[in-house]
Amino acid sequence: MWDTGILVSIAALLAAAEGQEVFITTKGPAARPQCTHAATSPSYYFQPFSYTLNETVRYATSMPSPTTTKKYAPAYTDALKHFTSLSTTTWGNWLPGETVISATDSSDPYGQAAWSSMWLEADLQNYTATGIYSTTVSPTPVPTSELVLPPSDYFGPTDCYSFPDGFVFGVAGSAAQIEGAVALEGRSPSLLEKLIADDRPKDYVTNENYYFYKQDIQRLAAMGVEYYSFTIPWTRILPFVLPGTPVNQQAIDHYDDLINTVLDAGMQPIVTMLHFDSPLMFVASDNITRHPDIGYNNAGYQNETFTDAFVNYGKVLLTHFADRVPIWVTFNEPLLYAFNFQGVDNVVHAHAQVYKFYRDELNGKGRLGIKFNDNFGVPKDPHNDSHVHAANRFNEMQLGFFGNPIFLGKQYPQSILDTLPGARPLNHSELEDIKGTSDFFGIDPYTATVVSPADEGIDACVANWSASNILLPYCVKQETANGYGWNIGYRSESYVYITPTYFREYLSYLWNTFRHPVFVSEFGFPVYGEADKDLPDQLFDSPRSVYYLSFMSEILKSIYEDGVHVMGALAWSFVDNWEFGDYSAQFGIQVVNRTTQERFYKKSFFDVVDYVKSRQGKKV
Ligand SMILES: *[C@@H]1O[C@H](CO)[C@@H](O)[C@H](O)[C@H]1NC(C)=O
Ligand SMILES: *[C@@H]1O[C@H](CO)[C@@H](O)[C@H](O)[C@H]1NC(C)=O
Ligand SMILES: *[C@@H]1O[C@H](CO)[C@@H](O)[C@H](O)[C@H]1NC(C)=O
Ligand SMILES: *[C@@H]1O[C@H](CO)[C@@H](O)[C@H](O)[C@H]1NC(C)=O
Ligand SMILES: *[C@@H]1O[C@H](CO)[C@@H](O)[C@H](O)[C@H]1NC(C)=O
Ligand SMILES: *[C@@H]1O[C@H](CO)[C@@H](O)[C@H](O)[C@H]1NC(C)=O
Ligand SMILES: *[C@@H]1O[C@H](CO)[C@@H](O)[C@H](O)[C@H]1NC(C)=O
Ligand SMILES: CC(=O)N[C@H]1CO[C@H](CO)[C@@H](O)[C@@H]1O
Repeated sequence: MWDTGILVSIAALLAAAEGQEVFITTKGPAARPQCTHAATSPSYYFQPFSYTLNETVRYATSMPSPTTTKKYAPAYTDALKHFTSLSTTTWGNWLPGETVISATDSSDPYGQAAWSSMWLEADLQNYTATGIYSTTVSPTPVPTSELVLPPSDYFGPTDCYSFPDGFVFGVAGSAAQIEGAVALEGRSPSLLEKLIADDRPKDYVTNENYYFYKQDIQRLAAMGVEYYSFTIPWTRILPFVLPGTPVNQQAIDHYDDLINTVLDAGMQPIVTMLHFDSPLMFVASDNITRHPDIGYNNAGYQNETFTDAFVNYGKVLLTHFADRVPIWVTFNEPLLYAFNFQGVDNVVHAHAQVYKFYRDELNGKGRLGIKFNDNFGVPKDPHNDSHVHAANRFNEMQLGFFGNPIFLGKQYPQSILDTLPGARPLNHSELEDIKGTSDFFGIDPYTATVVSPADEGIDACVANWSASNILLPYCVKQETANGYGWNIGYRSESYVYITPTYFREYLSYLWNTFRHPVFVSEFGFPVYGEADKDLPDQLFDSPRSVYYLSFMSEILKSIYEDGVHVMGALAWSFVDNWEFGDYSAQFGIQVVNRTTQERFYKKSFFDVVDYVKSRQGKKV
């Protein structure tokens, strides 16, 4: 029968065979599942009525207490054989209203006076030191009444796969977005205290996680989360940032306790070394500019002192904590802060050196890698070569820039060398040195974006190197509608659209291009208008559940049907947080009331954990 037949264009099939994005053109209604027992005509009848459709009540299963602690590297005293210059000290707090430096040790370049002067110069506006806590809060058990699973959504994934042994599932957060206490216990200024306009909320207090971390960790363990991914601020560990400067003992003690708290709760820590909070010292604070599209082009990564300083900082962290941390990330989304050639070149070299220290000198047995941003560029018209070229260029410039040398030992992409001012190729010994210095390809694949060439063409756009040319450096147009004018997915409060349709293809692109296990190191969805809702309505966050379950289901298909090695996935964020001057883009799977600092589990948190637990094979 041809009347229900599907018209599939030959070109679409050929493109599909080549692994390209296609629209398959069909007519008629959607196919439906085979329904073998469906009656063809109804029969109506009466029966006695009773209320029987009560729901099954289930509770989240908390993490069991740990039985063994695995060691991934030498403990601190042994690790010190590989790295010696670690003098420690402590500094105090910089408090609101301070306008003069009272310390008298001005002859000490790393003394209290020198530390205070960094804050005096940073000149914080509307500064509040703390919210309701100023010491570490003791945790209390999560009442079982908070652990009842919510009603399921009517529609959900229908896949039949289980996660492979060792699949890493967890939740993530970052220091600057949750900690607060920015100028306390020795932390020095980061870029984030200055980047945000003074009429927007600052990072000074946020979720008070610096004092509330034990309770936050307890709440994750109560939900049965195995991995907690957090970040450590460079300017807490090394207030004076550069090699040879003293280590902040209070910061070491803090993160030591945080890591032990995670382990004691039966969970595993994942640590990121630099997550946007780069030291203010690297950039004159009156010279911070934002590119409207691609981020901050003078965030300090290009500074001549950056590479050595980051490597020193990475060694300090690994020396202290690598014994207990199974997974490390050097840089979070470095492109957002370094879209200039020198910045990325420095990141690539710094990352490689930290990896070599971990693997070759410390003999680390865990995994160390790097994570990137790139909203997957898909061609607007997949049958048009110039659109395919534009999408390839868009993805390659963001990912191949790092990925070619680090994962493949290959040169920077030609598109980078031809486009970015000052770009120069790596030489042979650099390529040898950088090759193979990451155990996984970390990607934060929040969404997809529809790409086509700049109207004047890519070459003409590249030649038009002026500040007003906002399409630089990619010189492609990005749109949120597909070639037929529909949004590519359900829209969020910010740039994220629910795009599971493109996600599996993205995983395939990453695995087959860079040939290393793919780690979905962040993914999440800020529900539109969520912050304006009443609390019970914020907690019942079905669109976020759709996002998480559809992406997780596509990961399983990618693993079993496409042969893609996906190492794990981390939900962003474990709690609503400070989104760089904004609290309304809520990415969290918990609500936080910043007056009381109470946390509340959202439905999606239960749903995604339940999805994973119901699909776990045998444990390693
Ligand atoms: C409803 O609750 C009763 C009492 O707990 C139980 O026996 C029955 O199985 C439940 N029904 C359903 C459909 O879950
Ligand atoms: C680079 O960083 C150093 C601190 O290490 C700072 O003194 C210097 O001014 C920075 N250079 C530029 C060009 O901003
Ligand atoms: C400000 O940043 C721009 C762009 O990175 C740089 O060219 C310029 O030299 C900087 N100016 C100062 C005073 O540091
Ligand atoms: C391909 O895309 C380019 C750029 O958008 C456009 O100028 C050209 O007409 C398209 N070609 C076809 C065959 O659609
Ligand atoms: C390769 O580049 C590095 C860094 O610029 C330089 O130190 C080294 O001498 C170069 N090696 C060769 C063989 O050119
Ligand atoms: C260069 O880019 C600017 C900003 O997009 C645009 O207004 C101008 O027309 C472009 N010039 C050329 C020659 O394409
Ligand atoms: C936070 O909690 C306080 C005290 O229970 C309550 O009055 C306030 O409305 C809550 N804020 C929000 C945003 O829910
Ligand atoms: C959020 C807030 O209170 N912002 C204020 C911070 O201080 C500046 C003046 O320096 C005011 O203009 C802002 O309104």
